[in-house]
Amino acid sequence: MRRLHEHLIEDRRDEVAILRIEREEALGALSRSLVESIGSYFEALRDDPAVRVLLLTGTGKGFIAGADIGEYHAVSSDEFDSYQRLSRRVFSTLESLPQITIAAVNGYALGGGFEVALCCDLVVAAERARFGLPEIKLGLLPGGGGTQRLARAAGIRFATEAVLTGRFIDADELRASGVVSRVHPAGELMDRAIELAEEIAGRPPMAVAEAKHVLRTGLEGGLEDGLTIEQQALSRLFGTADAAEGINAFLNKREPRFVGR
Ligand code: CO8
Repeated sequence: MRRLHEHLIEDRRDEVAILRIEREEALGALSRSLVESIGSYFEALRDDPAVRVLLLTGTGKGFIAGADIGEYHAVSSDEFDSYQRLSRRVFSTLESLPQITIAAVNGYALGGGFEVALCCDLVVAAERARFGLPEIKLGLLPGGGGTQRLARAAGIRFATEAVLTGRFIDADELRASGVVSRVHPAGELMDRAIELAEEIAGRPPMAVAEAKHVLRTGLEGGLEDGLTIEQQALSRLFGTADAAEGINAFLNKREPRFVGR
């Protein structure tokens, strides 16, 4: 276990890294120094081939209850602009990590907390988790990508209602809208999330990376563009040692041993 900040720890289980925000007394609210530490961690992780899956989680009933409102209520507009630039950079780094990223949402994921989850490849949640973009209630609007990423993940109508009302949304509703993929009792969340992470970490690395690339970039253009990206990725995989191993193991009724080439 490694402490990266007063409120941030990393744990590793083989190829799975677990990044936990430990600020239960403020429901995981993000101070600027915490965002900076999270950002430095993502920058380092980007070049760390030992980690294949990143699990992000919080503590108690707080995943991340958004920006630390106490810290930011009195900042100057220059400081606010600099915070916006910082959070955009950190969120984009998370979104573009080569590893598979899973948000294990244990409790409140509000404002910037929901936006962090929306940057991840997968979101799994505790039954008690509550998501929302409540910035409108502060006279603001989501500035960490919430309007854009929620509209892309759940559709423009769903996002419009969430942004304009700022209401809390429970895990089952977000599963129905496709943002959350699995919902578990709070006491089981981390075990189930780690199982999922380990399952993905056990899949052939190049196929996982190509699948992430296709799923992420394929939707940016039209269907024909996406189909081309998919076929090109499959062609790259077809000649790999891992594809030969996977097919050979299936035909010989044995477990495959993937080498990442
Ligand atoms: N920032 C700082 N402290 C927080 C935050 C937060 N975002 N959220 C909760 N806390 C603190 C509370 O102040 C409280 O502290 P204390 O015990 O010292 O009073 C502690 O966490 C526990 O919270 P509650 O007592 O309120 O717990 P409840 O179970 O009654 O309520 C809620 C939980 C509903 C989650 C409630 O705490 C809440 O509404 N929190 C605010 C959530 C929010 O609005 N988040 C969005 C923030 S805005 C954002 O992320 C975009 C950036 C905007 C920049 C802001 C510039 C002004």
